[in-house]
Amino acid sequence: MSEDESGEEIILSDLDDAELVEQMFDDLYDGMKEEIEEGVRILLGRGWPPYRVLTEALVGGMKIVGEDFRDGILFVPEVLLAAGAMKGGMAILKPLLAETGAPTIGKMVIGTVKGDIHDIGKNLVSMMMEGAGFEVVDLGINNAVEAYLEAMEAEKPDILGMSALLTTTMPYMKVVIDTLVARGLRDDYIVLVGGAPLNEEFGRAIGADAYCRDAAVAVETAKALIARRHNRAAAG
Ligand code: B1M
Repeated sequence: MSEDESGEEIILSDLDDAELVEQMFDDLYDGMKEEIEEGVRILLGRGWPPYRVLTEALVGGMKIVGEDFRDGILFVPEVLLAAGAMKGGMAILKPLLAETGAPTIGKMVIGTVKGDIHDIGKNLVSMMMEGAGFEVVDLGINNAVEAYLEAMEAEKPDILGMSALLTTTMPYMKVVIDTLVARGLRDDYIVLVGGAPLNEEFGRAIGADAYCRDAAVAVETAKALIARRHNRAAAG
């Protein structure tokens, strides 16, 4: 149940469009899945195209969550709740978006590297990337180079994302990138890496395009590098 500042119940359907979107930002921030689902249904019922609901109500709200997460105002449990609420809304929109063929910004294959079973951070990155309009193929944990290569061959993503949380597993990212280089495939993909023990210097040293400190940075970096790629392609 959405509430205003004085604790009074808010009837979502009584709000006009702008007020409802503002309220959905608050509800997403608070991880209120049912309210987000209701808000999505109301906007669709008022004739909003699914892509507009996704970008203006859900992605807009998730952007605020991502910024506050990056700035240390929100923490992992809250972000997981917000991401869960967002997923609830997205589940309603997904089939409709597929019907209307809404453009995705790009596609990413992501997985935690071989020997590593940490997946909370990777899952957050996947959710935030999906929330920002990317198609994400999540390979899960403990991925050997063959698993990444197979998925890239099958999925033809724009971006390869790798996650590692252990100092013993992070060097495996270089194994994957070196294999791409050896097969002449490196320039076909934007390679983003992340995980708590990494840093920018490590990202550069192993030949990644960028190290992403957190999920919000991953989204910002992915968008910037995709745009740069398109501009380069357009310039011939
Ligand atoms: Co593990 N663990 N753990 N652990 N664990 C750490 C990483 C550790 C630092 C704890 C410690 O000792 N202080 C330590 C590593 C030490 C080191 O290598 N120097 C450690 C260890 C040692 C281990 C085991 C070896 C313990 C043991 O068995 N003796 C073992 C390893 C198992 C294995 O992988 N083979 C192990 C196991 C586990 C659990 C299973 C219990 C559990 C994982 C549960 C799960 O993931 N489903 C776990 C957890 C929870 C942690 C800590 C406490 C938290 C990690 C986490 O989820 N953080 C962790 C301590 C810590 O990091 N402070 C620790 C929250 C998450 C949101 O942040 O993953 O950094 P993070 O992701 C961020 C960014 O890094 C970035 O964006 C995310 C969101 O903002 N990011 C990316 C991450 N991946 C990205 C990919 C991208 C872009 C950005 O691609 C584009």
